[in-house]
Amino acid sequence: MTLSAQALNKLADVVLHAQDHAHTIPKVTLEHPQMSIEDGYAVQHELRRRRILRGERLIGLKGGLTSKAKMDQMGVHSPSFGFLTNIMASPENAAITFSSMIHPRVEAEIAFVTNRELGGPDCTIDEVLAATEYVIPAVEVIDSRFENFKLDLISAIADNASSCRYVTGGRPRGARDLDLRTVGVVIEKNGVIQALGAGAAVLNHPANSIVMLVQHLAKYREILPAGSFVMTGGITEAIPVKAGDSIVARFQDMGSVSLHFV
Ligand code: OOG
Ligand code: MG
Repeated sequence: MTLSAQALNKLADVVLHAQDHAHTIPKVTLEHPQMSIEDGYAVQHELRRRRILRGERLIGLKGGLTSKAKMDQMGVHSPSFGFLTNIMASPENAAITFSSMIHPRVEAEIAFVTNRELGGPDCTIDEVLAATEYVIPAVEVIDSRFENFKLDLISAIADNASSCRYVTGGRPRGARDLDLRTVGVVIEKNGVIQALGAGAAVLNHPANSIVMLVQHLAKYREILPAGSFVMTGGITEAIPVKAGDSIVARFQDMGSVSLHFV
């Protein structure tokens, strides 16, 4: 850790204000160029603590920057992790208020819901699959609080990996009843295809995102509790949206997720 307690608190103030009021801020590493990844997570953990203290419920966690398309789009080449609360959830077919966001983008992701605790540095894909109640299609709406959506890994971590909203839909399926590597995904905006891909784009298998998440948690002596909702990361690059846009993400053999921006 390089940040003093005072600097950490100040950063949490600034980032939380930007998240709550949808305004941009400079990258946190501009003011604190010495910040480490650990410092980034310290800010994120403080945000999580404050949001829970004010009444939000933790629903789960997410892996981000887990596909080459996402990494190339952001110019950041290692995964990041973030937390998800109840106020970020919107129902299938939701109308999302564009003015509550800065410059949102949507991502098609395979989400997992677990039924057993996962922990430790040696977690495997098989353990993740055995601990999965079901997998379900999801669309994440990300919204970096940094100017022009330009970020670095540490700043993005301090901004809770750009988390903003998420929508699940389609059909829950058993994790072993599908080949999650070859599940195809098509993202449409206003009826026009924007991007396509398959599950293997995420670390060769979306469950690997959860393996990495559990390893990350182990560093903080945390576990992934049973009943967690986990988004494994955008399969394709994220698609920018504006007011009036309709999004449909179609997942092979899993159904589709729709949302629109008003
Ligand atoms: C970081 C969050 C990435 C994903 O699915 O890759 C993310 C960002 O690109 O702003 O949620
Ligand atoms: Mg995402």
